[in-house]
Amino acid sequence: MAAPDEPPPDSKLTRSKQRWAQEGRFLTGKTSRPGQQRLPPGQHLTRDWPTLDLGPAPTISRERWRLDVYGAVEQPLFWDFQQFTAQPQKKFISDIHCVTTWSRYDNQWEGLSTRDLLDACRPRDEARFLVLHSYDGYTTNLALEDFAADDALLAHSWSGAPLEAEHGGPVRLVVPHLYFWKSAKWLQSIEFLADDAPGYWEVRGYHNRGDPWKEERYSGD
Ligand SMILES: Nc1nc2c(c(=O)[nH]1)N[C@H]1C(S)=C(S)[C@@H](COP(=O)(O)O)O[C@H]1N2
Ligand SMILES: [Mo]
Repeated sequence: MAAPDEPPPDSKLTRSKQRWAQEGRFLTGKTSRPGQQRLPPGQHLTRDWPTLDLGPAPTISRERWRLDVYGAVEQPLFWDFQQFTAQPQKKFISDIHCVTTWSRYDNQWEGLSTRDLLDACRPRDEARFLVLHSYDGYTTNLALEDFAADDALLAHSWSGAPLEAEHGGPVRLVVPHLYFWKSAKWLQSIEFLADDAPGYWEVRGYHNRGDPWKEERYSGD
């Protein structure tokens, strides 16, 4: 397993994605709003579910998996899988929008809503941002209000079955209103911060927020 936050070496895909950010690939220059149009600008629908990550997919069993919640919170948490699933369970259906232009409708997720997690850890007043840390060394950052979206969750199941390892099982984040790189797979820890701290893609040319309807693909857009 990688050391904390030590990403794997560049692959062909991660090099291409850094080049696309420099070139502004896939940008249409259009903007839209979720209510106007279900499919964001520059996206196309796919029926299958592509796998995208840095390369080496860590295999973490439910027995070995732990979730660490720390930083600017009143109640730090350290849960094993049993403690995690003993929390309130929610089911949400949402669409996926990947910055490489594929979208997938109507994904059924089950897990702990981020609202219920926030009730459990109680962010301090100064908490404004989070960093998600994953078992493959990946990181991504979110503003607290984006994390707290009413359809965001820490998912352990998809379509009624345990989330497969290639899609981030045992547990991944799902934040439907932002591009899918914000939805960390193989979630290991959640760090609450007063100041923003850009993650893996955010320091490699990708947008800090990533709203698909505003086509916030790359930094500098
Ligand atoms: N831990 C981790 N999470 C990650 C990534 C990653 O490389 N590592 N890639 C992100 C990107 S760029 C995308 S598009 C989605 C892909 O999720 P999927 O493979 O389930 O489709 O995971 C996101 N979460
Ligand atoms: Mo992605």
